[in-house]
Amino acid sequence: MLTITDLRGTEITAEVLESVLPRAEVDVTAAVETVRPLLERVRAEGASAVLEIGEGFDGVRPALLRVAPDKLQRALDDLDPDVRAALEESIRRARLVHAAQRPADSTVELGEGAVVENHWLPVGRVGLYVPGGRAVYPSSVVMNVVPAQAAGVSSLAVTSPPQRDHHGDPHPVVLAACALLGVDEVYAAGGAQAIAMLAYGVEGCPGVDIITGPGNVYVAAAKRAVLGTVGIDAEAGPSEIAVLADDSANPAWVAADLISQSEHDPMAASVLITNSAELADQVVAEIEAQVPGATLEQQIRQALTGPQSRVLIVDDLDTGIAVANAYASEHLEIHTHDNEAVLANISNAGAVFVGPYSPVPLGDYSSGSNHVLPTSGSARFSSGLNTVSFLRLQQRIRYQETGLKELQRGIVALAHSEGLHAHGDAIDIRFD
Ligand code: HSO
Ligand code: ZN
Repeated sequence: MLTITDLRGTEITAEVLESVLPRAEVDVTAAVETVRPLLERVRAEGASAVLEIGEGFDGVRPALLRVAPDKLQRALDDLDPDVRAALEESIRRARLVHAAQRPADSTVELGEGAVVENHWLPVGRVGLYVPGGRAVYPSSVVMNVVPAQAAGVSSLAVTSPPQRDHHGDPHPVVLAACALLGVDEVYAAGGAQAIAMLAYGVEGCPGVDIITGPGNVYVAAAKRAVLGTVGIDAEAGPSEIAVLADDSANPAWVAADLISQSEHDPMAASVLITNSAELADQVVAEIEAQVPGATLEQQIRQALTGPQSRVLIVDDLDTGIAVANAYASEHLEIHTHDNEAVLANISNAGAVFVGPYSPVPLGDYSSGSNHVLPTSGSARFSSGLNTVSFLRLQQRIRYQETGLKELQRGIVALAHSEGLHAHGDAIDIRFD
């Protein structure tokens, strides 16, 4: 079900790559117009509009917009002990990795009486959207909350759609994950109206500074529409895994890894890049053997047969590296004779999984790294969610008389050259 394209002997240009590996597109622009009236309504009417709009979409109206804290604790008490222990270990590891991402403040002395400090500050308040539809992922609650907490964000609100099966509360696993993470401010709201609630604030829920978290096209559209009022994380496209492998790879393992991400979305991309035609055939055969009977078989088949999923046979590993860099996938696995040599040349990938014992699902749940990663080629210019996503750099300028005096002539010359004489005067007045 995964098509092989033999690119041996072909010069691989950007156009060639685009035609053999088209990226799935989701039209968020059109949805922005659809959600705008909802956002305006919440801005004008507040909490009652959040509840009413939600009732229309979700078919259930929670008793209260904010989930009572004892419900979080109850959800945690009811959580399967194995899941609880695994989440605790994932949180522990993620906290260690994200704490290490916190940049150090620095002080730069540029001369006598001339100091600039780089000071990192957390944003004040963060809102995290957790989807409640097809995919309820407590792991994503961890991946969004941990970096915000590591950054030192003191106020954190989680919002997730009310579930009809749970009396209008968000999914209990989401509530339990919040309790484990020490988040006690949780709202039963979903869709564009929840984004409006976070962005503009409503009675009982003050507006936030940054909104993160995945969602459907309307949630993405609402986030795009409120950008500027608040900061947002990158828009997440369908999941992508690329595997760069030579004949040393284990075909069954590579197949399992490609299948794993295809289970997220019918538009998910699973790509094998290899210089071994034999491995290509073996992986395709393994996929044929492993997919039948999978829990999400239909979705997996759709994703693997889609034009965005492919096996590419290339002339050599260097070409494979070039293809991987040009494609810039969300996840890149390396399975080769010399993984370190390959890794040294990988410049574009949201996260790199090195060697046969670092499969993507490890990173999805428990490695300590973050699973919110740049999709759709945006790894060329952006990073996955991390501690710095929730920090701002504040520069502190501390010059004394001597330091300013030394620069007086130069600044005045620059100011005059720009026709901005008042700028120069503000320097001169101190020394007249
Ligand atoms: N692989 C997904 C994240 C995830 N996987 C959540 C399992 N649960 C990001 O592309
Ligand atoms: Zn995943």
